[in-house]
Amino acid sequence: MPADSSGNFSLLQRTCKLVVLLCFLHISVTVVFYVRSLDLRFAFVHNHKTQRNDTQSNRVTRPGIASPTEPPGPEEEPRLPQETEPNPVKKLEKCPETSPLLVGPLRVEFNTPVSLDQVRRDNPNVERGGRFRPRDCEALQKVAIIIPFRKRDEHLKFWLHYLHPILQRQQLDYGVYVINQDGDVTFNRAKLLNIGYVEALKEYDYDCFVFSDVDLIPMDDRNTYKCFSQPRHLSVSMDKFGFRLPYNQYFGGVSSLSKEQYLKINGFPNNYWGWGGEDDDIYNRLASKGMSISRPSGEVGKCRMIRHARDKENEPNPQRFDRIAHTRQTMYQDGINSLSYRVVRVDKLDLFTRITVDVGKP
Ligand SMILES: [Mn+2]
Repeated sequence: MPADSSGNFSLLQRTCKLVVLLCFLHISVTVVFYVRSLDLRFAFVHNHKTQRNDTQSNRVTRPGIASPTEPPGPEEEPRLPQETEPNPVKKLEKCPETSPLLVGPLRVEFNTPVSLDQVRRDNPNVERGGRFRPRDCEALQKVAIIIPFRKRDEHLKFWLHYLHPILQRQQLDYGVYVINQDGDVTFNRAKLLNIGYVEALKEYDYDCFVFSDVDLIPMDDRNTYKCFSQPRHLSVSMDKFGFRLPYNQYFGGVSSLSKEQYLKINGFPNNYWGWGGEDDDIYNRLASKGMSISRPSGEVGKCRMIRHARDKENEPNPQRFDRIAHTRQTMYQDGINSLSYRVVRVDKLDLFTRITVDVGKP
């Protein structure tokens, strides 16, 4: 049967051709992808290196290709397009919504004293005045951190020691403003917060404000010190209150408001002298404007307060209950639109900006 066998032969031949063709196709595709992946890797390594050290030669960025014994001939210097046309304005990409640098729960204790020198050494990337912005991405928010203050230097050291590393890991473009009430008349926390808002904006185009007591330290860096679509209460489970929210409307300790949210409520009250009530007044302002409070989970929102005796000239304010009852009537006359104070001095220190102010008296 010659016809049959020649038919078998030509079928075999065709099959072989097909197999060879397929092999060839497979190899070509493999080669193409391999070359492209190499290209990508070069570009990546190249970008990475040039960001750190612009003077480094291109050869160094190609490990495994150029052997160290080879003379640096000019003909073997393949230049990538980015390098032939250097971009004068380095446009950074936006930082991710969740920072990849976060570590979660933190150990916080106040038994070992900290020194400012050590904190400085630990945070070499924090600039004068307590300013920082991430180097390799554009921060999503510009955050001014406002700390009302008087004679709490020991607490401030702990705050700086714990917070600077956390805020840097949170990839924020931030500045720390310690608003120091001058003199010895009764303390006025909310007025100091208003002053912090105004003074910080004189320095930089902040879009978010975090108002923090000096003695509160977060125990989890996932509790990001930034602003949200609603005003944020950040110190939601304090050790002082058995890691629970003392009451639903509680807005004291650490909170954050965007510029818009802050302006919508005419800022904070200026006439709460002494301890208590101003945080409830702020809550009333927010509620009257139809805003709600955003909070992290109880787990992420854990924080510690440094134990201390009550300050002098900060006795509980006996008028506070009466004032809180009338927030809706008083908030438009008393706030950022009626704020008056005098700056005594501004100190640009290594880890924070200290603004000493005369707030007047009750
Ligand atoms: Mn306290």
